[in-house]
Amino acid sequence: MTAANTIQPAGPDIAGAARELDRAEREATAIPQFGDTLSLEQAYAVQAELLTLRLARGERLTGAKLGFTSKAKMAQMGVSEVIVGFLTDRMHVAHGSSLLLEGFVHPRIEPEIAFRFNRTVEPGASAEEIISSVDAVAPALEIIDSRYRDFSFSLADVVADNTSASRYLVGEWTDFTTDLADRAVTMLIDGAVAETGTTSAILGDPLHALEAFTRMNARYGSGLPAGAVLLAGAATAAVGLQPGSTVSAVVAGIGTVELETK
Ligand code: OOG
Repeated sequence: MTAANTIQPAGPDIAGAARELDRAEREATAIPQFGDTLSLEQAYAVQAELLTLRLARGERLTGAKLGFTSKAKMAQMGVSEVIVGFLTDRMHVAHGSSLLLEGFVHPRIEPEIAFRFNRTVEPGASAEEIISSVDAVAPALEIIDSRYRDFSFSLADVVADNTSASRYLVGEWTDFTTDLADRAVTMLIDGAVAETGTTSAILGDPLHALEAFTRMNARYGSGLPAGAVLLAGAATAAVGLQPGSTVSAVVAGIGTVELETK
């Protein structure tokens, strides 16, 4: 037997995993977890392949999102490391609009803060470069919808699944301020308080999310176009999203963002 036909242990099928997750998203059908077959690095490779599939269908990269920046989220999902995913124009929902909840697996919603970059973010950008290119901040809502059965996954699973990213809404932008800590965050569903927290739940201060993003972008990212947004991560646990509801997130002194579902 020559070296050429020696059987090598098969590595995980990165492209195959991405195709499965992509189909699960488009068909709204949950799949089993990959479990420990993927390392974290391989999971980010699956995520990059998912982005390639979406770009090939004509979607545009519009931002990035962080996950597990709050203790409430880490406790809710049983993981303990910050993760990063991508956002595209197909995932954007206009503030105040109505979203049909068909075509989702088991959507949940969470209140966040969004940052806007007024210039291109290079893959190796420093924290100073990233912070100095933020020109605005806004309240945001993120809809997460794990493609895994029972919304249950390992850290590598959720990274491969683009950190459960599904849709996002951004309220009105206001000028960037560094005074973002300790602001009350309230998520209301049909006018009743569903979750409360503060912006300090986001890594102690949402500004730290920009530093975390710097590290994640240097390690796994491919940069962002000018005008892109960064979702800093949920300030509270996520809540199941039902049709026929009005959901709003209020960030004290920053603003409100609202969604209707049908
Ligand atoms: C993963 C996404 C978590 C956040 O803000 O913490 C996240 C999940 O909980 O499914 O987006």
